[in-house]
Amino acid sequence: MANITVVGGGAMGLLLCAKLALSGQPAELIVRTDRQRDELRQSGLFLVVNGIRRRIETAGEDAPLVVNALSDMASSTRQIREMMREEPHYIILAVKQTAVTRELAELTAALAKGKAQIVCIQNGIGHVDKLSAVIPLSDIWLSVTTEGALKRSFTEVEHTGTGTTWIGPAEACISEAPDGAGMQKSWLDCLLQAGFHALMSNNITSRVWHKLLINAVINPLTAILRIRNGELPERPEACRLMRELFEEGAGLADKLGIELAPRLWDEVLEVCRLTAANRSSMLQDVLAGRRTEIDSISGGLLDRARVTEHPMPVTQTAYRLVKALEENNQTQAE
Ligand code: KPL
Repeated sequence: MANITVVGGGAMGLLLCAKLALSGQPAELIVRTDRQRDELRQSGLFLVVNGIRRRIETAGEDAPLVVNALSDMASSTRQIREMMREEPHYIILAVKQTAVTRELAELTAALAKGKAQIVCIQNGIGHVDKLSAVIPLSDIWLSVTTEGALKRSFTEVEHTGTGTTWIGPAEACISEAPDGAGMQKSWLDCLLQAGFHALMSNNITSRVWHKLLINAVINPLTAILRIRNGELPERPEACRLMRELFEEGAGLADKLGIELAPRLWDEVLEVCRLTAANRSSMLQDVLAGRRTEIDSISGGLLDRARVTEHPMPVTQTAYRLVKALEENNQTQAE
């Protein structure tokens, strides 16, 4: 059995922990706040699937899920080191891009102690640069998922739609993908055992960019216009802007030699249709007055565009408008 630590008590982190624990794979969950830790320790974690609510025990020695907070990290690190004598250890970073700071990278490195494999499930790009400053790139893995999850409270998550999860080495983003065998294979096994549809990808860069372009088209526009995903393609001017954002991103990928799915534009429209009633994560962030992931989505594209001198005027404007919305929220909060 593998030692698994999931960092992040958002929808994906809770879903992963619940499904791992229910499939007989104990895990440790590290959440950001002491309040979420206390609530989870008190009531357990609840997973809702098709209206059926199941409880995962978090108290007692045999609990399949141990919950700690970032503030407990020092003692938790010690516990993990004791646990990980021989078994592989996976640290799943299930936090938002905005939470992948230098500090989190250093905490992760302290937990890993050079022995663990780190699996990143963030949207966008840029986090690998921060992590690889303190963790060997060969220990970092990228994961792209289309699973749907909704966090209902600190202690309850709903699995709103099944999808596919791809895993691949972060090194593939920089050089040729090494053979994905060995320890990582068994993280794939953990996911499969937990009931996820998961695959090793020999082209994870394409998968990452695939999701990146979908997010770069849908997220800023829904946040700026304050509309749900399904409304975007239905508005002619918004749909033209979607297409322009898409063309700019696809052109950049082409320039960088990143292969994209041939029908990616149709997929963007399909995502809007399938998630029609949803508010994008960026719109949710703006409405809640939180920092958005714009820097790692449109900002990530613009960084790459600068290096290759690829013009992206519409992406640049969308980026600036979302930054202005963040600024607005900031000013109102002060
Ligand atoms: O991933 C998403 C997000 O909101 O971040 C999409 C695919 C746009 C669904 O809302």
